[in-house]
Amino acid sequence: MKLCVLGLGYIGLPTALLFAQRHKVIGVDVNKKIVEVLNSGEIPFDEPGLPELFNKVKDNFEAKTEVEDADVFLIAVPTPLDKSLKIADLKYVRTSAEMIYPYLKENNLVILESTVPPGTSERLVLPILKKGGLERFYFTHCPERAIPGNTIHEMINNDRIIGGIDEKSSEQTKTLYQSFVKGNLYLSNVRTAEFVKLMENTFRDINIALANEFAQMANENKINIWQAIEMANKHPRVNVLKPGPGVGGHCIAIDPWFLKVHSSTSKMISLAREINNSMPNYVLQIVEDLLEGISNPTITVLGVAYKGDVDDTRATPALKFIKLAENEGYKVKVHDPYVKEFEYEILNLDEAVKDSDCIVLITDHTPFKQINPEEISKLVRRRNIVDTRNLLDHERWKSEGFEIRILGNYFGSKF
Ligand code: SAJ
Repeated sequence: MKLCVLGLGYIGLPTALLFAQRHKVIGVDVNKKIVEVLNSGEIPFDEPGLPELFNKVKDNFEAKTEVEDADVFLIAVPTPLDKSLKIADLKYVRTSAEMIYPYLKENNLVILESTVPPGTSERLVLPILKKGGLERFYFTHCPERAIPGNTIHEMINNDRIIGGIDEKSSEQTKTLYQSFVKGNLYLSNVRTAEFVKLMENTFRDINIALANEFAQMANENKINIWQAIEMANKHPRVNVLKPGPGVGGHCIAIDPWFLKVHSSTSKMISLAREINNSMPNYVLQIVEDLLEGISNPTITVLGVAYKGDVDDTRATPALKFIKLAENEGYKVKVHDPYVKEFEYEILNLDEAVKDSDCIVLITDHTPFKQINPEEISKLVRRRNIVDTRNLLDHERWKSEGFEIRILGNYFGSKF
């Protein structure tokens, strides 16, 4: 089989390379730089295992900027949120369908992997694909569930849902994905598949918002939320997620809006989004309590990636926190061992903490656990640290004279 994969990003490229193990794959991206980087044998972003996979399948893969004839066309382009209107920006999906239809032949299969509002395949994509007059082709929506930082493993092992416009479309797609998916492949219809994908991320966003509310209520009740969550999760059917400084990434912060856009009844979705989006403000309040009365305060932000051990800063809560802090007159310095490009200069650890009045750990990068508080205490102006991810060894930092704050902000001992 020959596949044409449109969109060579965090999802499209690993998917294209996994298919290239058994099929010929043309990767298509409108970004010439990505095409050049790939054709020079490099990978344009960090993802564990991707360089090794690329080297293994190089002979079956070629990157181009234009679509060409194929048996299967797979759309894995971004579907960002139009932030001002809170609706899906489907321009890349629309463009991809426009690029495909002139090449569509009888019995071709088109797969849409991009996350879209329910009904998008039938109302937007299929009519464009039929503009060439062809009616006899197969179409499915097959959403991905691969978490950045562990994408390849999850693409191979996670179960997937395949939503076809008809039985044959679903069956054909199932056969195709069986070339690398070891997880179960569940068949359904297009709109159910679109809806299920959004349910998954909405479920997560609402449960993160609940954890964040628990943290704020724990403070009011003088309870250490992290101990309380650990205890609550001993229940066989309870899984309280982790409070944090906010929800970032290109999915969880966005997908709930795709679900809500067609609903006049939903209330929890926007409330959860509001709670999660208010967490940077909550973190800043904790900092302000610590630094009250200090003139020209400087704070250090540890981590700007949207979550631990990735270099991705899309929709990162760190950016809102930094801008809020600057608006309150704080000088902000930033350190992140993974992120290479960011709106603010990324300093090395010593420069970032030098003369700082308060360190704020925003991202749960594993290397932050190894930071030595003894060395840090010699560089800072004041020994304050807000650990929003409950990542650090608090006793060790306390023994170096640091005032520690956590989300929920109440320490309290177990007994
Ligand atoms: N977060 C918390 N508390 C938690 C869990 C996460 O504050 O308990 C924060 C993280 O720090 C991060 C954000 O939420 O800022 C999102 O992180 P994530 O790990 O939940 O999500 P993503 O965006 O990396 O990946 C999600 C996954 N979806 C689910 O777990 C339901 C992944 O399986 C999806 O494939 C991916 O979205 C996607 O592409 O849709």
